Amino acid sequence: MLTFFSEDSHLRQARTELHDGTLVTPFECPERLDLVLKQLRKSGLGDIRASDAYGLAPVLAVHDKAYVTFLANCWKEWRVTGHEGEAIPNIWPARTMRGDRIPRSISGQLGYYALAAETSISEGTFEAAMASKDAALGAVDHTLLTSEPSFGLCRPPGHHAAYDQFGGYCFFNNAAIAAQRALDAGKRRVAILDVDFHHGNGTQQIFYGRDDVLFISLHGDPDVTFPYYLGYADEKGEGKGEGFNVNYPLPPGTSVATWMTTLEHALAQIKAAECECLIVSLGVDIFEGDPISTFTFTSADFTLLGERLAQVGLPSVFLMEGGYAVDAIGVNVVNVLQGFEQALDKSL
Ligand code: 6XA
Ligand code: ZN
Repeated sequence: MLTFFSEDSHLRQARTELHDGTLVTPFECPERLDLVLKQLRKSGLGDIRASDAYGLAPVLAVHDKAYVTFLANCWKEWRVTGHEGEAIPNIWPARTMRGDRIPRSISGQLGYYALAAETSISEGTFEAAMASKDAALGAVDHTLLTSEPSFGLCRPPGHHAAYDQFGGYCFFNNAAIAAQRALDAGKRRVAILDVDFHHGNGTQQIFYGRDDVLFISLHGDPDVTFPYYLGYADEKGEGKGEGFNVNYPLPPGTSVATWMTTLEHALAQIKAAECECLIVSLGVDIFEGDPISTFTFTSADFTLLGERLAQVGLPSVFLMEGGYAVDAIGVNVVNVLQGFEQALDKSL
């Protein structure tokens, strides 16, 4: 299986994340990339290709232009207006205020375009977000061309990024950008299966009113877990999108057996919806050792996950989302991809 990746994904080197009341070094760090790359090379899974630069057009197919312009300019504007640290929002258009004004001030814009406060904008953030979606596009293009599976080693991740909001370490929604690309190339319906520990609120929001993308997510119950305000089981899509959004919120400590049984329900929906392509939002923060999550996958369980996904029988694209147990991140990602490839080989 080919991996697509861009060196510029390293360019986000944020120093600060607001976590449990203190500023810490971000969990979503550039070492994550290097550790996955190292394990990919060791595994012999397949070549690692530098992705092409696709520019902004595929981003603007799913994101708001003014939001993209804000991301492109934020760091510079933050610095020239005299700020010392990284750009972190500290006020929002909360329920009792107006949501229809985009203030001129960069501080006001930060709150308007942010959905959470942990994710600072720093030098290189925009460039890394561009590189990340290029990895996703390289992967999906390869799969569209060959029907072979592919892996987009995306960093920063994408699934929390909404039409015009960043947060949860995400800026551009790589899975949404890739899904739109597949549709534009002629696929009639695409499934996005999000296995990250956290609900992919951004992906859900982007496609909520549409029936050409089936979004299915297994995740920590938002009643007790980030992102808290989306990801409940009663969110099923709206208008013609009704029935094309499926959430499986699961309690902290959910066993792998329960998770895998839930996956069967998800896969049955993908089959019923006659999807022509599968995009997996691959977060490995469902690992038992993840520092910010509460599911119980072992490294060996990731192989079983990959095997099961191969049996779906669709052209498949894996896109990196979360996973912060850095010592195990390489093995966990590669286990999914190898499990998938081995099961494919057996079925031939
Ligand atoms: C902020 C938690 C952000 C979650 C990021 C993530 N306290 N999303 O892994 O999938
Ligand atoms: Zn996550």
